[in-house]
Amino acid sequence: MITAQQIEHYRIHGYVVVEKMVSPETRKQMKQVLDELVEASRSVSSHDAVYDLEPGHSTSQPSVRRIKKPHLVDAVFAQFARSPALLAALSALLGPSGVRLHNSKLNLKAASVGSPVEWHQDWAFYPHTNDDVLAVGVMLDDATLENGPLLVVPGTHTGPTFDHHDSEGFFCGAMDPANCPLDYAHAVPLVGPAGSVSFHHARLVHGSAQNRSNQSRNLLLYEFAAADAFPLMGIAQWDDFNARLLTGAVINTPRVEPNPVRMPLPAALRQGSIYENQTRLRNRYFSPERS
Ligand SMILES: O=C(O)CCC(=O)C(=O)O
Repeated sequence: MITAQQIEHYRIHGYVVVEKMVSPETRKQMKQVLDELVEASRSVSSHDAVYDLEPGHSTSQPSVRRIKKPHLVDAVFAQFARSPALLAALSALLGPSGVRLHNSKLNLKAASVGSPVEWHQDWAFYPHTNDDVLAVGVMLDDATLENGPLLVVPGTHTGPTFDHHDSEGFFCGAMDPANCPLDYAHAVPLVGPAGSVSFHHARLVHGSAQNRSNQSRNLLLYEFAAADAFPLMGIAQWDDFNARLLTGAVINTPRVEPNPVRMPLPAALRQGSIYENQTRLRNRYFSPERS
């Protein structure tokens, strides 16, 4: 269970790690499903609705960067989003209106291969009418200093929304560190034993380096919003929007608060995933030398 102290830590710093939130059985099941998905990717040759592939992926050496929307791919991922301990923590962090699942993704970082993710704020991708919005990271493996853990810049959730546009003015889902001066060198690594869960606020600046270790780092990410936080990019399907409500009642009266917003427009030239969006960033922080 999340403690009052952990909730306070999240409010002040914008993140918190809670150990032992996933049972060994559930984690084992998730890892088994993941192994099967990677095996099945041998027959996939380009990014599709489920797979985002690492450069170098092939039939003989399958290499997957992300499983898209895992909650729609296998029940084990949908079920964990509804687990009582997780919902209790989310209710404490997001407030009384209820909890809506915005999206999910499973970012793989295979040993020696796993791609870096440049600094960004999730809020730049999906601003809402209020900022009771966060991401949950389920550590399917031990997250260590060596295997490319999530790195966060504490306190940035209370600051501005940084520019995430490329040199031509198109959204690219990444911050140019030269234009967004922050203390990146003292970013906090979200490490923990497998089965731990991290929570980070949607405006918290974060990224991660390439996995150069011999241990995989697979991270299952869910994005959740308070039920009264509505996405500013719009609601494609009202029924689907409400089907993702895990607690709370259906409402059409969003809570609107004055938060710093930059719309992810004009849309990214490279579509498909954050990795594709970010290829447009010229000044990369997580260069191979730094990783
Ligand atoms: O997988 C990671 O290390 C970072 C992922 C992330 O921040 C994202 O996908 O938005």
